[in-house]
Amino acid sequence: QQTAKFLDAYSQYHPLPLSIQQFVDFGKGSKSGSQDASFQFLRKELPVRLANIMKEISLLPDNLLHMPSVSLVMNWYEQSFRELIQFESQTKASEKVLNDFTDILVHIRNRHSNVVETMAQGMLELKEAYGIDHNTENRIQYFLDRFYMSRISIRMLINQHTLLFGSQLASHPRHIGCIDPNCNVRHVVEDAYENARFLCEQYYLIAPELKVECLNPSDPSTEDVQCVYVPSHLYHMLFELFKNSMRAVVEHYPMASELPKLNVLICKGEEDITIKLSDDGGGIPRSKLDLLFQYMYSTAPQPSRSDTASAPLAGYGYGLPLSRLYARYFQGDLVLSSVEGHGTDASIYLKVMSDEANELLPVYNRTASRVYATDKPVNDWSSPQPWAHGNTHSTAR
Ligand code: W6P
Repeated sequence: QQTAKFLDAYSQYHPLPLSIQQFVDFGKGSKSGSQDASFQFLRKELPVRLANIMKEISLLPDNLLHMPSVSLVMNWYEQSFRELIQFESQTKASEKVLNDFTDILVHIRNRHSNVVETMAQGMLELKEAYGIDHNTENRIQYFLDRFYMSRISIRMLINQHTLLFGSQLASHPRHIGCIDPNCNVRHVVEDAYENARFLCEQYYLIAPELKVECLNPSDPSTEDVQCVYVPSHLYHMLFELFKNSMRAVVEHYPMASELPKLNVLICKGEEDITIKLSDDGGGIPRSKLDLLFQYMYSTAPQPSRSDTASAPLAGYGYGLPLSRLYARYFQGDLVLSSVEGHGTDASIYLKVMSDEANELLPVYNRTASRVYATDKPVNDWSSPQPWAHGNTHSTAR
């Protein structure tokens, strides 16, 4: 088939990671001629990123590939890939071509808006049809991290192009696409807190207060911490962490009329901006920490589907693993550290330097395919009765 040939060809190329600085520089010069430059870049880069991850989807175990939701997602990718490679021959872009391209990007973004839920559904289908052993679970974890990261990156490219050159009105005059060159971290923290508090009070009739401390040791003139970042990504991570912390605190102090505060420390160092959220929610055992980031754990039979609607803070959906991907996408991280019996610290790390904040992208290559091809990943650490303990210990990748 024709598409398969193009897929093979485009999957040979490595994606080109961009830094936040490059996104900003590009967007700042977004006057004459740059729409064409962006078009020229994307008409190759988008099919490359799609092809790289589609090759990886096709390596999934057969029984997973045949789950209705998974093949639905695969069809969306194939359709979008076909639409994009139609622009392959358009080296000289007329205004009409540029407009068509932007329209198609918007169309593609809409087509893929439910990919996360649909993939999750596919995992449930697999679980119900065959059950899932630890090996499959590890491979699925490896795949979904790469798959969702690829999706984050593709949407970032599409959003930048459509915001800079499309007809939608600019979200904010000072923003460059979806990037805020002066993103005030405290404001995003307070915004995420307020919205999580609303949900928390709605469900529990009470919510912990917030105390924020901001430090900017290398610039004594201000305690404000600003960065060049995608505020919606930061909001997404913080909102998720706040929901988890609030739930932990409220449930750790049932019947309390006063709750211990949540504390947020924001600090800008030389290399990292750290945002640490501390709760006194009783913590969690170290052996359970990894589980919070596992897709298949969150896919575990939910208390009941209808419960989730009435319990907006019930949490542990895909929220934490996806939040960590957002952090890692621009070379940051999201780390939990718990004192069992007391509380939990959740830290978000962001790069201070926007030229160091490079996209972290999955690359389709032999290493990736080996993970899918191996039936039994080698485990080179002693592990008595590996069948006896839960899915805490992931095998070597
Ligand atoms: C908890 C569990 C958790 C997950 C993520 C963030 C904060 C917290 N606190 O007890």
